Amino acid sequence: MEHEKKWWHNAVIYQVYPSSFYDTNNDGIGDIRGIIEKLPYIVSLGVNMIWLNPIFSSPNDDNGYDISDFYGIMPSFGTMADVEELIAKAHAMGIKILFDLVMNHTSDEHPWFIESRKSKENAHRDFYIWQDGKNGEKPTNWEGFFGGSVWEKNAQTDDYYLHLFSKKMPDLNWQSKNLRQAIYDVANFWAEKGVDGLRLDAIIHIAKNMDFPQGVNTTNRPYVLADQHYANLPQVHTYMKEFHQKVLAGGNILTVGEASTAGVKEALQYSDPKNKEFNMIISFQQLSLDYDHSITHVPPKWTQKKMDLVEFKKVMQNWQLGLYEKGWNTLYWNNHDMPRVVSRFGDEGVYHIQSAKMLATLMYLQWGTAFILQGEEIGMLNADFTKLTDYRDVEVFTLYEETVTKAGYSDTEIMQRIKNRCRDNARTPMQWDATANGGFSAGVPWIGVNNNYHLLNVEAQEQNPDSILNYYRSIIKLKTGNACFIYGEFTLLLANDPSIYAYTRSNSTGIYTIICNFTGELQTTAELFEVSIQKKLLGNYENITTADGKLCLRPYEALVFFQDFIV
Ligand code: TEU
Ligand code: CA
Repeated sequence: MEHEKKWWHNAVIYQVYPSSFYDTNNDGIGDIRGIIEKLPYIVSLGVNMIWLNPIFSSPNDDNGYDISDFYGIMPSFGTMADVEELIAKAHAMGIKILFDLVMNHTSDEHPWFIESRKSKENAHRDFYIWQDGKNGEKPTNWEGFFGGSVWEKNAQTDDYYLHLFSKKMPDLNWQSKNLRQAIYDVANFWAEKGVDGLRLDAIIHIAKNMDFPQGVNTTNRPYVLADQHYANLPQVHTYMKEFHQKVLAGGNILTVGEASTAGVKEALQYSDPKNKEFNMIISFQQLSLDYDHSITHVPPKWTQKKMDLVEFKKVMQNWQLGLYEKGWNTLYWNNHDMPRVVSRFGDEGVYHIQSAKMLATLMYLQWGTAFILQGEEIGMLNADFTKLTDYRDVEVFTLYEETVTKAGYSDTEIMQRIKNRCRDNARTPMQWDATANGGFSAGVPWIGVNNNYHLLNVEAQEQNPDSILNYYRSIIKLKTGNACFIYGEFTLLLANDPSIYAYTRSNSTGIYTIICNFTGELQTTAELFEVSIQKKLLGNYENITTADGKLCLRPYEALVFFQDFIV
């Protein structure tokens, strides 16, 4: 079956984290004018769309994911006129724009919530989720995604509101028709402004089990993640179908649902064009395999073990085959919610360059739309922070409070977890050059720049043809310019090899073979690849090495071969 062609099938999306991209007025915060100034750089990467994390008015409890005005621009980012100029200039350069809309919750400083909390009779009361306490306790033992309870007491009405994220982010009540309409109005407003796509934040959580049952707690934490009561409930599909109808009917807007815990089955339901829900979703399943579930005094995302490559391949293959020609797939290693990929799965030391290139080759030549986080294209690493006050993420402080302050776990242990796993790792400023603050800002950056900027920066890599940056350009070019990489079939090779990730992409015209050494050691392939009849297109080392007639892979080596069917 031939997939109906859509413009976003060959989109490569570059994620800009506005506050950390480029600061033009030296207040230490990246801004919209900074993105406008850097458009030529973005174009030079070969990407064709940018995703901007939220730029709306917000008290910034969660870096803009706590919106206080959906129609206003965060003053530190700029003005509506700046945003209009960005959209127009990006379009003129062939770059589309994806906005990040948060429809699961607002800021507690949003006028809707200020009203809602005033009294039980308030006209906006049902825009949020209210419950009475049970026997003097919180309504349920549900744990929020930032740790701690999801319930917060409201003194004015002597009951509780639900917040899956921070307590300054009350959840919206999608059962309210008026609320839903208010949200559709927001989405339509931005679609009419010329935005080409919307990422719908935390969208799988918009429906909750309104019977509010207790979660089964097998951890040694007081509250428990009870996803089955607030993720991927059937009503999410109902609401999204309505969203599609009220916002997208007749439009050509791309919708990307953030669906962290969706499996292939849910993803198919969300992204099958027949269902008219989303065009694609972003799941975290593929990137949760290095969680250590035997540790339960912290939520899973703060734990870490070595990822089993065989298991990873199995999961990736499920997604590749499960959605193929039915739904659509997304590919990414990084976003603003995860540690940096080279620090996580590659090598920060001698093989920094090789491993960064290998990871790009492995991921983005598979089937699906690629999402690349700013700085990934130069191989940026995790933050080099040492003290709690270096961090900015609300989630870090909740973790510290719940574990060290309240439960008495060791400061050293928790600080190490924060260092390895926290989201600020992905949020340090973009490293443009070797001048002060990596050229990000002449002021005091809102979050520290990684000190490795002296060597690791865009300018240095522009000058080096073998840099990570120039390699990313080659991968993006290969990806976007080629029907086989966009629509070709995916076949996993060497499924049980614990060290090598290999696959082919093929269509009627030819076959590409991608072979990646995921380790820092030499590896020989279990099978002989007939490299002699293939053409090497790309790699992160010179030449090819063989041993005993077998292809031999150097540490983190990546190879792309092509065999033409038409001779
Ligand atoms: O993240 C949402 C998110 O990570 C949860 O949906 C996820 O379900 C949870 O961690 C369980 O695994 C988005 C944004 O990307 C993030 O930056 C925001 O902090 C969050 O929503 C709240 O808006
Ligand atoms: Ca600024």
